[in-house]
Amino acid sequence: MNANNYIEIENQYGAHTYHPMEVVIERGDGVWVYDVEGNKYLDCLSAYSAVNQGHCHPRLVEVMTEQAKTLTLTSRAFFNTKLPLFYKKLCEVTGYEMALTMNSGAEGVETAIKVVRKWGYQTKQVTANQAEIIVCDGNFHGRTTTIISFSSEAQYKQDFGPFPAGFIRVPYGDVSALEAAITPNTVAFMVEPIQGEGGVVLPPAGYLKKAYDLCKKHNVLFVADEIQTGLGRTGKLLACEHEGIRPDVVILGKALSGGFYPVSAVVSDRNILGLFKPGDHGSTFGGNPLGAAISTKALEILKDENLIERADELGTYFQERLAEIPSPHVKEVRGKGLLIGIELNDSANGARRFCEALRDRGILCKETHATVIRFAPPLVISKDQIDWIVDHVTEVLNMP
Ligand code: IF1
Repeated sequence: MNANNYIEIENQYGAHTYHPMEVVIERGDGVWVYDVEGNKYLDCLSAYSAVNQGHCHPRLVEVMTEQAKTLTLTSRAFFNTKLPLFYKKLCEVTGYEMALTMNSGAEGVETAIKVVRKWGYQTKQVTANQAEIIVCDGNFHGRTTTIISFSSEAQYKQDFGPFPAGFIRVPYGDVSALEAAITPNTVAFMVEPIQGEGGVVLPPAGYLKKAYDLCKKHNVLFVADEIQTGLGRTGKLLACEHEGIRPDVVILGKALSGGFYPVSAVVSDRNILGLFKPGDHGSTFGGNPLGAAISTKALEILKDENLIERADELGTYFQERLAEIPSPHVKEVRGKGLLIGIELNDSANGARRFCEALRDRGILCKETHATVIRFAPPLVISKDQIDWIVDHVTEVLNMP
């Protein structure tokens, strides 16, 4: 079968929740993916930062294969030999006392919502069912009906109501708006350190620290959604480290398993995650030995292949080179580490056509919010590969 055959079948049988670029990928290896016709592409999306370690990392293939032949799922009705070691590794790497692992990022966010509410009622003594969580305009935290209830993106909410109460939205980056929104019922402020889907939007320098200090002042938990920004993507293990803050709760996903298996997690200290009692929460696959074995290795790889330091050094280099490109279409180049966005002027007529031109040159990018080209390659990318990308981006950004 050729690409069109695959596309026609998917269009016939699959719900159309995406408008994918017409590339049918068959194989991945490090920064490279290969389509069904054998064309080679450098992947600058990394499955939305889920393959930070690179496609089909051999050490993850090995551990997944071995574990798949041994034990894949027990349910949490019993212990298994891999989850305890994953929890220990995750807590050691992140510096928190406890963890709870789920499957999708959205489930991780939902878990964080439940645990901060429980903390609000049991520790802060908020009136029953009155807990409030503050979030930001332009947020993306997943697609469940609770999570989209506090989205500012009309399409994410359209025809999916009714929605639950308990969420207040404030402008991203606005500390005074955050302070004004805090009430005695506020239990948490949940924020992405950089808004990925929002268009690789960075808050003003110092915003996260000021927001954190406000939370401390008002006994409000600071929750960082690091599902996309975490695990080395921005040049630190967690993006919050750039502002020297240690969130009360951190949500992880995507690259936590190196893109091999859905694994998400909430990490926090005992005074918060210790509030969960048997029966309070759970999921069939959450904590399964296959995902736990993979994720333990995925964390090891981040460290022993120095991927975090690479993202810092090569991300800075990548951004500098992109910012030097002379182009009438470019409004701004922004980002942190290897999470980079090029925002285009309105005169460019949108980012998609530039992503399509880059695809024709063997580079896969994705536009976000119509006017931003996002670059988020696997953290194993080399300096030479970055130079190669910049050469093509220079030509593409000088299209009429
Ligand atoms: C889609 C992008 C969107 C996330 C953050 C939670 C989740 C995500 C910061 C939920 C997931 C994915 C979902 C995917 C496209 C992609 C994405 F920002 F990465 F580009 F949509 F915003 N928090 N992001 O980025 O995790 O349940 O997906 O595992 O839904 O279209 P998930």
